[in-house]
This record gives sequence, C-alpha cells and structure tokens, in this order.
Amino acid sequence: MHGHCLPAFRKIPVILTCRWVIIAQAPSSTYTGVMTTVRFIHCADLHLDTPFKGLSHVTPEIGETLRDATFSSFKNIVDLALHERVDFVVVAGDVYDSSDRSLRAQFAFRDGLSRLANSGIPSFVAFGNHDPVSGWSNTLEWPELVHRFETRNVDVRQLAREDTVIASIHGISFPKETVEEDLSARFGTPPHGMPSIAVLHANVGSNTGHAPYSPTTVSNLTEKGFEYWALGHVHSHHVLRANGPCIVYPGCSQSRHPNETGPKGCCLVTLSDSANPDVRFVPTDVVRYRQERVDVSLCATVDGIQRTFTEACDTLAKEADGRYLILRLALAGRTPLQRELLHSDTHAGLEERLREDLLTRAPWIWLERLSLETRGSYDVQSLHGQQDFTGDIVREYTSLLEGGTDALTSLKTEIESDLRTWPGYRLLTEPSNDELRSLAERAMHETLDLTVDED
Ligand SMILES: [Mn+2]
Repeated sequence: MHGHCLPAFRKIPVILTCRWVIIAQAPSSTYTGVMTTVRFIHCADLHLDTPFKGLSHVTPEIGETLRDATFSSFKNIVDLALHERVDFVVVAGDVYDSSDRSLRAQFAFRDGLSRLANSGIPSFVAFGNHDPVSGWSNTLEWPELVHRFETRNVDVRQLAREDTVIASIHGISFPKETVEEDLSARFGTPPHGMPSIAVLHANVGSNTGHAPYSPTTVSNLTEKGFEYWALGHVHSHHVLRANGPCIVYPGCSQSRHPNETGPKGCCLVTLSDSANPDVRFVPTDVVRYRQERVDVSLCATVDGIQRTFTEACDTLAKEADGRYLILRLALAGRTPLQRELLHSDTHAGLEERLREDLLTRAPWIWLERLSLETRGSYDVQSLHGQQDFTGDIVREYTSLLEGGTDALTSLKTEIESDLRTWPGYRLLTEPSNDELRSLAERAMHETLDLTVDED
C-alpha cells in the first residue's frame, strides 16, 4: 500500500530516487492502482534568513542563534519528513523573507529539498507575497522531485509510481508582491478517486493581522471540491475547517519577533478515504517567544519578587521543552512594594539582574523586556471615604469615571483648550470616551502610587 522503504534502503539514493515521479496528468489507462492513504508535511512561511527585528542588544551568541533560527527550523521540518517517511512535502509560500532572497537562503532551501529528493520524497512549492517570482534570477539547479508552481495558471501535478497514482496536487505562485485577485477562483475541479490538495498563499476570511493579498473565504474554498487546502500567509496555526474540505494554515515555522508568540512549526497530515483528515501540528521552532504576566502580589520584598519571577521562568522553560526562549514579561498584581518599584533605578536594576540570571541558563533565556503593570496595595474603596487630600483625589476621579458623558465632555473641552497653543495640536485626534476613561483610571492609580503611604 504505502510502499515504505526500510530505513537501510533510504541511504541508497539510486534506488530511492525512483520512488515517486511527478507527472503533469495521469493517463487513466496507464495508472490503475489507487492509493487510499497519503501522508505529507504541510509547511509555509519559512521566511528563511529573516532579520530579527528589535533585538539589537542581544549577546553575540544569541544573535548567532537568531540568525540561524529560520534555517534550523526548516532543517527540523526536513528531518521530520525523513523520519516520518512522508509521501511528499508541501510548502505554501513565503519561503524567503524578502523578494531579493539571499543566496544563503536559496542554497539552504534547495539543499533541504535535495535531501528529501535523495530519499525519494518529492516536494511542491508555491511562492507568496514575500518571495514573488518576479525579479528573481533563478540560477540554482533543482532536483527533479522538486516542483515549483508557476504563476500564470494553476499548475496540476500528480504523484505516480508504477501503476499507482497517490495524489493530485494543484497550486499557483504569486507573480508579484501585491495580488489583489482571489487566486482560489482559478482552481478547477480536482479529479475524482484520489486525494486532492490545493496549495495557495492567501488571506482567507479577511485576517486583519496580515496583508489582504489573494483575499478569499472559507466558502469559496469549500466549493472547489478539494480534500485539503494547504494555505500559507497567516503566521499562527489555524484549522479553518476540519473536513470536507480540510482548510489549514500551519503558521510560520519559526517566530521572528516578540508578537509571534507560542509554538511554531508545521503540520503532518494524513488523508484517507476511510477516515477524516488527520492534521497533527508539530513544533519545529528553535527559539520561542512568550509574553506573560507574573503576579507578584504575594511578595513582601524585592528578593521575593525575584524568587517568584524565577519560578515563573522555570515553568516557561519547561514548556519550551529545550528551546531557547525570548521573554517579554510584566510584573503584575497589587503590591506594597509599588513605590519602590516605580523608582526607575529599582526597575532598571531588577530587570538587569533578572536578565543576567536567565542568561546563565542552558538553553539561554533572553529577557527582552520587563515592564511594570503592578499597582499599590491600597484599597480604593476605603480611600474614597478618607477626609484628606488622597480622599479628594479618589472622589474626584470616581465622579469622573462613574459620571455620565457630561463630565467627560467638559474634561475634553478643558484639555483641548490647554493643548490648542501647542505646535503638535493639529496632529491630534479626539480620544473616545472609553479611551478617556481608561486614561483617567491609569492617572488615578499612578497618582495614588505616588501619594498613598503603604504600611
Ligand atoms: Mn509570511
């Protein structure tokens, strides 16, 4: 059925390169066998050779790991494909980070796909908005078992060996960066009787976190009759539809900045005519980003904060499962130490100390930023009743926050008249009432942090 080779055979390229052939279309008289199950890897958004943004102050060792991270993750995908002996690999766009793709990235990609081809594993590649086919002098030689989808039409390829066709794979690449057309409309009806896979870089369902290129919808894709849509573009893993068809974003294979948090990797997919599609997400990232809040409300001393922080990092390190970590953390909760924490020396000193401690770990952890979201441990309710200056402040803010829009409108007028003579005035936009309320609340707490005496 599957025709898996024994592991020892995989080391003999001559035998293995004959495993599958990629053909344009199977003449039905030649191919009579039917595969009932296929297993493949679906990855996208490798962004090879990505420049890591906003991390200029890292140590040389960390810088080197970051520069190699997208390459290491891609290598992990190739290793996974070899280890799992998948039937083929699909790459759904944004292989390279920029349209002037570096030669280092091209070599790495070609070499990875060559390793697959040498073990008889074909790969299918569509390009996206970060690596459109325009302006690309393609001078590298690619193995026969690598198929790159063209840009003019949807390209249909089938995988065959002896009398068996295992899958029909359809795809199209971006000719240029901005594609406003819904490219999915160009896909024809797939052939019956074999697993059919469509490969496309696209923004499905108006995802606002990504450019609106090749915009389409789940229902447009569903109509087409494919069994699986292998998408790329959105950097977090999503299964948009589980079955009939299965529509999947694997997410990027390696995070590239602090806002791409959590595990990144690829999908190991099994399509079978006797069961629903099985999509297993496999993390392949080597550096992981996390953004978390650490509650320090139970800490009575700065040393206590440090211990709580260290314990939180132990948990995060455990969850990262041997990967390097880049953390953007915030201290949170109500604390009697608030006044001390607000002192800039304390904050900077604590951040530096914690960063140094984390760097000694193996694998290293880089504290990218430590922010303060703590509040004083005072009780606003009881301060409200206090007959003194602090009580006046709380009552004033409370009447503003709990009052109707009249109070906010008159505050706006007052602020506006103060700002009118400021040179930047014409660049300002009017804040909404909600924005004004949240600013007022923050101002109240920051004032109380500085005025209320903690016991
Ligand atoms: Mn991308």
